[in-house]
Amino acid sequence: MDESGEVVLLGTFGSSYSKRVELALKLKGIPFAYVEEDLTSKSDLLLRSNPVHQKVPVLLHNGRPICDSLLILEYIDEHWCNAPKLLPEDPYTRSQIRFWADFYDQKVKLATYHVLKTKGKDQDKAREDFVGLLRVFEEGIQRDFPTKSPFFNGENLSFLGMVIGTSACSYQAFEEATFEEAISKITDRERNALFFSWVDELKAHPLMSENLPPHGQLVAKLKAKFFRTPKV
Ligand SMILES: N[C@@H](CCC(=O)N[C@@H](CS)C(=O)NCC(=O)O)C(=O)O
Repeated sequence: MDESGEVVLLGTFGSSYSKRVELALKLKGIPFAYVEEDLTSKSDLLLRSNPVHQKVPVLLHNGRPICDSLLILEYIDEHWCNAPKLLPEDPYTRSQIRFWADFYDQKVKLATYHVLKTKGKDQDKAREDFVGLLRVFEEGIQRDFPTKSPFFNGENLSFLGMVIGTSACSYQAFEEATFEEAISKITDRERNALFFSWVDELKAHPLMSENLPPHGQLVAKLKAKFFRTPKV
């Protein structure tokens, strides 16, 4: 057994939550086994390991489960603390990073699904809400991190970079999978130009670009999951 102990990641293809954890383990050079979960038929191991939410990702460290991607990232950073850091040392800056990661998961991600699930005028409103939330995110990041990008720690991806990038770098696949015409129906790159400039930087980072799910396979998986052709 490696000095890291036995590390197993229960994840599923196309999940940005699983992908964040995979990136953190790879950044830190922690050897791990990846177990692909079929969420339509969850394994006993997943149900036993995450009995409350029954979701991936779960990290098993020497057989002990850690659930929820943001908590797993913190665990990884605390346990393997001398490798490249995901979170900054300063407690106030750490809390700001956690705040914006949570905002992205609780507000922005949910708003994306709202666009996918609505039609007509409701969908126009959902899209406006999505643009507005990204504006709040843009303004907050500029205000709280005026001098240093919170998405990178030097050359490396940071906690927030992993959280945002693993999701936002795949918006195009969501759009292709869920709308008849492969033109943007969720995102508005012009009105959220700053956010998408950050996404472009994240996409260009080798750890991100080498580990994002292949576009065509992701589109196929999302089509199978969400298939619908809204008439706007
Ligand atoms: N807050 C959780 C969300 C994880 C999550 O939603 N996972 C999805 C896959 S992307 C899942 O396992 N869904 C299964 C289900 O809802 O039954 C985290 O950050 O880990």
